[in-house]
Amino acid sequence: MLEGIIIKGIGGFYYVKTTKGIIESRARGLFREDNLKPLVGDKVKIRINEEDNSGYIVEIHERKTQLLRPPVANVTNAIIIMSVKSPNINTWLLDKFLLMAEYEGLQTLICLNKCDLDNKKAMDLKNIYEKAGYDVIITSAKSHMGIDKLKEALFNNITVFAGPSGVGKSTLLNMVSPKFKLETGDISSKNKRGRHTTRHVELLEIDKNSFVLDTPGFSSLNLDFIEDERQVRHYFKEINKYGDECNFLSCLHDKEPNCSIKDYVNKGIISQERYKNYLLLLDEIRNIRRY
Ligand SMILES: Nc1nc2c(ncn2[C@@H]2O[C@H](COP(=O)(O)OP(=O)(O)O)[C@@H](O)[C@H]2O)c(=O)[nH]1
Ligand SMILES: [Mg+2]
Ligand SMILES: [Zn+2]
Repeated sequence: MLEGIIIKGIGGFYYVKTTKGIIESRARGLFREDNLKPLVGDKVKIRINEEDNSGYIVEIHERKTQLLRPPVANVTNAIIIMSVKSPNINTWLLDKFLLMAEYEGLQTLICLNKCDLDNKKAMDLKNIYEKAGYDVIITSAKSHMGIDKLKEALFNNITVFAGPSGVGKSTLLNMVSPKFKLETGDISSKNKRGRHTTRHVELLEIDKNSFVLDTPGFSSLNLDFIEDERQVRHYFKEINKYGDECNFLSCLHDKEPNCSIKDYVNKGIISQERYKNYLLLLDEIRNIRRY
């Protein structure tokens, strides 16, 4: 028996990274009474077939977390990459990513890349999001800024690297580990080469205990996993923090009177833009629920 971690799954085969290398493995359809299927990120026990050195998954260890999109187990860390410019920062998408990471209970880091193109913008955004309670780093793949901090954040974690296309995700990962050799480039040249095929989910190994998942760029994010608009306020760090000072425990910080959140927005303690996105998210979830 060997212990390992599934780093890739294609067509019924699971590629399990072990101390004896990567073992191509099969698995029975479902595991245990809870109908589990093996997922990338799963820590597993495999039995080796000595004849052809193939593996057979006999046990899936209990998962720390399980993401739906992308379907990966044991992710502990989310790094959300946005470029300050080219493409311009999209705080609406950023706030949705942050909400999703809070919902999944992940440790989260915001990475503001391409600061070489607009350092002031990067600093302003860093202030806003740090004030809200998030960790923020500023990077530039071009001037090699912040790369050490990025490496530190990846250490001892399974990390999802999320963000829209073109912000520099693959470029940054190649700097973290040149052996990755991920394809980079501007969006138009990618399209010319016809990169529309869906990629499979694969964990990239940084070291024995550190893996990263370079997700394909998201330009939108579906929030249908949120069941109720009342959940949203708990997934905005600063709104969750100050929300219990409101007159009503049930306060959605929308149109209610004596709302502490609105006071904090007026005093500039909570950012106007974050609050605006919060209200828009409430609307979006109300609309989803209507259908
Ligand atoms: N000026 C500048 N350009 C960058 C930086 N990081 C990446 N790029 C460029 O942005 C483009 C998109 O990068 P890529 O890594 O493919 O983005 P991805 O789609 O998020 O993986 C490439 O042309 C990179 O050379 C940076 O920090 N500064
Ligand atoms: Mg990329
Ligand atoms: Zn309120």
